[in-house]
Amino acid sequence: MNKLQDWPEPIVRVQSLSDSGMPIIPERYVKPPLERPSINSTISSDVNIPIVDLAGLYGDDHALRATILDQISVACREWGFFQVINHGVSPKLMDRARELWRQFFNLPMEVKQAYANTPKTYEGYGSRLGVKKGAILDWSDYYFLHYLPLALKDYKKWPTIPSDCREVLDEYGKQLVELCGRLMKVLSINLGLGEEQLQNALGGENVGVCLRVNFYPKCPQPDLTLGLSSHSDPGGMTLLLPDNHVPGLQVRKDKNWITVKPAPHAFIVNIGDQIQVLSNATYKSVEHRVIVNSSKDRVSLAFFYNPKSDIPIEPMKELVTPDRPPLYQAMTFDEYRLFIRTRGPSGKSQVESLKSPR
Ligand SMILES: O=C(O)CCC(=O)C(=O)O
Repeated sequence: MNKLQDWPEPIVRVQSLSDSGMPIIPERYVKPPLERPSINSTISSDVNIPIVDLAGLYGDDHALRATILDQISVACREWGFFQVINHGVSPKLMDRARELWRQFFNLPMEVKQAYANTPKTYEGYGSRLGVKKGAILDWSDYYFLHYLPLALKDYKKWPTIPSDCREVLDEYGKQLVELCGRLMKVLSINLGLGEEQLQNALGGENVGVCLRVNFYPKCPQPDLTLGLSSHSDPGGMTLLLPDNHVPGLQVRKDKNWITVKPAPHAFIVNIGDQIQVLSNATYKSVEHRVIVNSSKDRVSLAFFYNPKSDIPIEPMKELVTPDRPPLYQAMTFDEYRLFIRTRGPSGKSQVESLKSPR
């Protein structure tokens, strides 16, 4: 039996709970004490993830280019996260993309319900990740859609309101795929590989690309819950367009949670589990989570750049040496993502489970 046929319980929209004005959140959203946001959270610290200015990446200044490559290399090894500015994507397009999703989530519930998703493909309007009956849920709704492969791109599953939705989302996808391609080259060179090698290991032109737009409604008891539980991204690499007014993303650094302070018109880049595997753990996919607050809704756009879904992903042979044997067993992304689609976000437990037996 396919266990991803349907949700195990009736779906409740978190936005409806928030709009109802209830002073206490339902038990289902209350996290165990050790997972609550106050634990090891460094909200007001000055520490931030690295910010890399890509402006000089294609100029004639070789020293500047080397510096940028080096900054990205350090960020991938030490943080698994960094922000990029002057990345080539139109700031106006970024603003419009975020704004149109705000408009979508503010539409009447019956309009949004027409796009309600199921766990079979997750495409459309959703309110939970994972199908475990009785699971503690996150304080967020979302919208999920596919860009690539083209065989999965289905405009019928994209919203039609606001009216410029399709046009803006198509252009957004095009510009972000180009940026991901440029970053893949940088990562590949930094790993000591040929410029195209990492992209080829992900399936060349046949990568998978999808978007999850997260909507975190305001929450009457933000200290008890999370907008998104701790997880590492299962795919290759993620470009996150965060809310421009409301912070919320926290990245794990050692034992602490650092609250990311987004730079204007930056994308937050993070390494996913598949690049951790391909790089034989030279690069780490790092756990992150989202906190909510009692006064403002928050929107973020997570753009996932993933491997072709049916090819085995394993440590690249150039990155395996007698001193550093392959750390992970091969698995296709189709098999891999079933885990998060079934169990929901759960730290780094899945990539850990791929570790080769010793
Ligand atoms: O909303 C955010 O800032 C992060 C979202 C995220 O981690 C995800 O969608 O996987």
